[in-house]
Parts: sequence; structure tokens; C-alpha cells
Amino acid sequence: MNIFLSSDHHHHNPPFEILDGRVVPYAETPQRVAIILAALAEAGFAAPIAAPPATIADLAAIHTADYLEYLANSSARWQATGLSVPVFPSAWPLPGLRLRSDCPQAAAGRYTFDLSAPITAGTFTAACSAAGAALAGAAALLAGDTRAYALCRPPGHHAAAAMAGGYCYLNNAALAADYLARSQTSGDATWALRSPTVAVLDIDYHHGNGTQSIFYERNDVLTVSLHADPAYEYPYYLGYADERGAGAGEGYNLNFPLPAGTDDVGYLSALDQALQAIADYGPRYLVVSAGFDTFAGDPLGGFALTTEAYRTIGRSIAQLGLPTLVVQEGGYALAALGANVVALLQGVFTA
Ligand code: SP5
Ligand code: ZN
Repeated sequence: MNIFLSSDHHHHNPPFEILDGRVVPYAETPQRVAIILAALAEAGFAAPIAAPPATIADLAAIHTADYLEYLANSSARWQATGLSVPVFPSAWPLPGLRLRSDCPQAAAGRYTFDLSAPITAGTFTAACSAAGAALAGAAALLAGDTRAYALCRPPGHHAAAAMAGGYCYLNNAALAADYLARSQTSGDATWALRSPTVAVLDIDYHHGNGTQSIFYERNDVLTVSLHADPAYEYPYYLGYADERGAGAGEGYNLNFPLPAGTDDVGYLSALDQALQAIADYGPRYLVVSAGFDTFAGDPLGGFALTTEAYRTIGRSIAQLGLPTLVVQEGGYALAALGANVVALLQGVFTA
């Protein structure tokens, strides 16, 4: 079992975000990775491997060329116009409005869906590093490892093909899942004639709207998400139970919106249903979008999970018996983050 680290993550450290109408310190900090690394070392996990950054060609598997060009160059363009970074949108080309302007402000609205994804000079470098860690984890599974953990920062599950939001710029888990789904497995008669199928299980507190949208019309990647009901929680516009996929992907997206205050018992019972759906699908690989903002003390969350729940979640995931890549997403209760990650990984890796 290897741990892959986005070693360039610290280049991304925005000073603030705008949350529910207030300027607040940015919750998705470099300190999160430092805390997780210290806890993993303390628990006896092997030292992490620094993954090479993803290339534009790697990213183009999921993201559009114009969006990648925007991520790479928007902060320089913003500054060249006399604006100071970070890049934040202040207007959006919503239906009925026209996107004709070449201004960097117009592009910011086109490619960002909220006020939690500012772009600084180092954001793209960090995001490529996170995507590289996820792809290295996927490659480890293809090479025969049964478990891997990608310590990605910034996280990814809110990022769509051409949209940043919710601390996410590149969809690390989606890149890994797509890479696995496109792989050709040699020397295995059962799978030699077709590409393998993949399930993505998203256990972050927030719905993985980016991951859902990327795979919505595909049946080779089953997407399953447990999250706070979007009727009362971010991202509000996606994540409802009646969103089940479209076209060839109909039936291959499953949402489990959960009530405020969901505790270990309620969560684990929904998880059992989610895992049963994955078992019924019978994928070759599993990618877990692992957020820890379901923890009782999380400043952004409203669930009540305990540290022990993450160990149980990990064990239940392991019981699927699938080669599994765990990808780091959210989790902002810093005092418990290390213990929660260790508990999940011990559950996954030692079951
Ligand atoms: C990766 C990830 O976890 N991103 C989360 C981004 C959430 N941003 C907006 C959250 C709005 C929450 N409203 C406050 C709820 C306090 N209980
Ligand atoms: Zn989250």
C-alpha cells in the first residue's frame, strides 16, 4: 500500500473566501496536509511518495482545453489588467446573459461557479500536483497494488469538466477513475476484450457535483455519493436522489441525500445501501472520494460522525474486495483530521 502526495500543494494558499455573504479565512489550508502527514507517520504508515504533476494531456481526458488554458493563465492575465490576485468572479453568464467579453473578469464568471475557488499564482501548479497524486495512485492499482491513498490538495470532487468551485479546480478522483476505466488489462482473459468498469464512492459531506456531472452519461463509471441533502446544504443545485444518470448513463448515478445531524448509525446504514449498489454493479476498481467534513466537529459540516465511524467505513469498503484508491477530499476539523484519516485508512488497508 502506497501513499502518493501532491508535494506542490503549498503553492496554493488563498487568503480568504466569501461564505454566506461574509469574507472568512480560507478553510482549505496547507496545514491540512501537514496534519494528515504527521498523523500517518505517527501511526506507522510508510513515507509518502511525491507524485509527478499531471500533464495537460493527462488533464484533457476529463477537462476541456479552454478551461485548462484558463486555469494556467488567469492569474497572470488578472494581474496584467491591474487587478490583484486572487482571481474571484463577481458576475456570471447565467442563462439570458451573453458571454462575449474578453475581460479576465468575464472568464472568471464563466469558469467558476461560486466564491470558494479563488485562483492565485500557484493554484494551477498545486492542482496539477494533486491530479498527479491521484493518477499515480490509479497507476499503482493497474500495476497490481490492491490499495493506494492519494493525499490530494487542493481537493477535486466539486470541479466539473470546465468549472472550478468549492475549493476544487481539477477533479482528482474523476481523473483517476477515467484513467482506470480506459485502461487495458493485459494477461487477464476475463477482462482482455473490454475496458474495466469503475465505481466512485463519494463520502465527503458535500455532494460531489463535479464527479456526477463528468460521468453522468457514462455507464462504465458508476458514481455513488452520500452527502448532506442539497435542499439545505451546499452545493444546493445538484445531489438529489432523483438524479440517476442520463442516456447510456441512466441508472449509473446514485445519490443518498442525508438529513442534518446524521450520526454514525444513520450514516452507516446508508453506506450499506451504497456498497450493495456497488457490489451489484461489479466494478473492477473502486475510487473513494474521502472527505472528513462529516465529522461531528467540522466547522463546515452538520453531521455527527465519530472517529470510530471512519474505521468502520473503511472496513466496510474493504469488504467489497476491490482494488481501491482512496482520494483525499474535504475535512476541516483540524484537531481530529489526522485521527480520522488514519482510522479510515486503517479500516481500508488492514481489513
Ligand atoms: C471539498 C469540499 O469539502 N468543499 C466544500 C466547499 C463548501 N463551500 C461552501 C459551504 C457553505 C456552507 N454553509 C455553512 C454551513 C455551516 N454549518
Ligand atoms: Zn466537503
